[in-house]
Amino acid sequence: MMVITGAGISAESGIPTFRGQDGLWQNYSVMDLATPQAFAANPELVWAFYNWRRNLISQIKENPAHQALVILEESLPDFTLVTQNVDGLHQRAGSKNLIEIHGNLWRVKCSKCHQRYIDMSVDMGTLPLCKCGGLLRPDVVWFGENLDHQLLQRTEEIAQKCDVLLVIGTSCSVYPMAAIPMLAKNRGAFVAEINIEETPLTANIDITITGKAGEITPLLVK
Ligand code: BJW
Ligand code: ZN
Repeated sequence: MMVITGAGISAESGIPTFRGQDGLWQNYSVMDLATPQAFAANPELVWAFYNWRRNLISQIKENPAHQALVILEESLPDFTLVTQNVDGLHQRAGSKNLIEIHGNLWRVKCSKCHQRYIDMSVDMGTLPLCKCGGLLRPDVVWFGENLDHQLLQRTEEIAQKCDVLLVIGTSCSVYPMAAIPMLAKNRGAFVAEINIEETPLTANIDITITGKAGEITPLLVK
């Protein structure tokens, strides 16, 4: 079994989604902040945005949908969870076989020497610097950047061999992840989604369960 999650699974924990009505931060579109160009032009602004999100995430908890996926993993012999979220909530809930395909905002990496560090601070004050003097940035995948090649390859392989794929709380609009569910479908997997709205997937998969992830996922797992 494979599960793919997006921002919708963390919405009920209190984290705004990207393309919803709340997908704005101080009048900036999140889509304009999550780019290497934005960071190059104004690293203070982009760090302020990520510090705000770190602060928010440090104060909230994983919800019944995250918890239900841990129970599902424990009850199946072969289970992989691929999340597009960078909030770390699946890890906090206890998911083990987990691929964080767009990175994790509690890690930073050097924009010069690429060294990675864990950093749990919620406000870095000044711009954080690497030992080499380079500017540290969040270790997440921004628009126009390549996903980790090995993680993407593993994700594609699992999609091609899984029997069941459950897609939870993603608009399925950001590539290459948006293409993964149809990869599974075309290889014969049963593909289901849980979402409060229709997505580009809805017409092309086996079943859509319309509703909130935090309500539907625990029922489904039960
Ligand atoms: C609920 C709910 C509840 C709410 N219960 N459900 C043209 C065609 C094809 C591709 C491209 C193109 N132009 C550019 C591209 C490439 C680009 C792309 O796909 N753009 C599209 C917008 C078209 N992709 C990339 O750049 C990727 N890299 C790449 O392709 O490299 C090669 C390349 C380079 C250059 C050019 C072309 C190719 C990288 C993508 C990285 C995405 N990064 C982000 C930010 C991460 C860091 C951070 O978080 O700060 O990842 S963007 C953002 O979107 C984030 C998310 O993981 C990702 C997906 O969003 P998600 O999770 O689906 O959230 P929403 O808000 O969209 O949807 C929420 C859903 O939940 C909705 O459906 C709600 O209904 C639902 N929901 N509440 C259940 N309670
Ligand atoms: Zn460095």
